[in-house]
Amino acid sequence: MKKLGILAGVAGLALTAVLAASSVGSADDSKLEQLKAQGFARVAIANEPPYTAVAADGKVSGAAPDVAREIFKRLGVADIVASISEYGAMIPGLQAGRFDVVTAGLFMKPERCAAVAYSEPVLCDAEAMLVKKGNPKGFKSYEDVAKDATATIGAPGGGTEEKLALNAGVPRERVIVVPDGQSGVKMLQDGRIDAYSLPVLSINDLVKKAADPNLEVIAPVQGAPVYCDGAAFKKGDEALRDAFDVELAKLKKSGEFAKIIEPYGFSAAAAMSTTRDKLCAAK
Ligand code: 6CS
Repeated sequence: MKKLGILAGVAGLALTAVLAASSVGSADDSKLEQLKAQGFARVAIANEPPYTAVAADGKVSGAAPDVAREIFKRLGVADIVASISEYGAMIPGLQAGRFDVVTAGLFMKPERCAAVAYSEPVLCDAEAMLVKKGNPKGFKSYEDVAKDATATIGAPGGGTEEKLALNAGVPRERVIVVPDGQSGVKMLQDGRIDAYSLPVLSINDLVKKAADPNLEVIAPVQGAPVYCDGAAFKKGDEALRDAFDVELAKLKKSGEFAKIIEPYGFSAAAAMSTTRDKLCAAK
């Protein structure tokens, strides 16, 4: 009973501390204190290897969650709990409080930088297109897809490639929303789309797993920028974002950042060669 009594006392203290932090603690540290008390951070992912992946047993991996898990551990938040989301639903979900942070390879672009509080850069990549062997329609750019009145291109809903295709002049009805990588490959193999666009490392991962000699990768897509993501926090949680950035900078400096992301194919140097400010200003 004594042990239980002590435990109840400790629990009571912990609850008091959490209530105190969340009610009278400075706005600065209450979110981090809340996550520490919660024992985990709720992260949004897309399940798009090597950025993010969920195994059959539910284990979450991928470069973005691995970096986030390590940083939150150093901040005193024991683990992360992931929810799969479409890219276009990540920012609304974050703003609605369904996630504490997006760690999914959500590329920094001015319109997103206006809606969330990004960390410093984590994962950088160019864009690619998956096409039939021989590239029968001769695609090199999103503009090429636009110019071919019969061509369709698949891309994630609310994702960067969808936006790039639309901005290049591909009509809405020829930009097909694809829910996940496997569906994109199948739709291409079945001739339901003429190209499927994702970042280079995601397309390469799909091609390796598909093991289909009738597929070809066009990379990089001409005219498309190299993008970098960051962990995306809710506006108002800048103090948590800043604490994340302090630990991210330490990981980058110590070489541990490279040890986490480079086995997945990402370049630490690429992320360390740019900044949030530059990426958020990029046109
Ligand atoms: O940030 C985005 O919108 C893109 N990021 C990744 C990692 N995959 C596709 C998505 O469109």
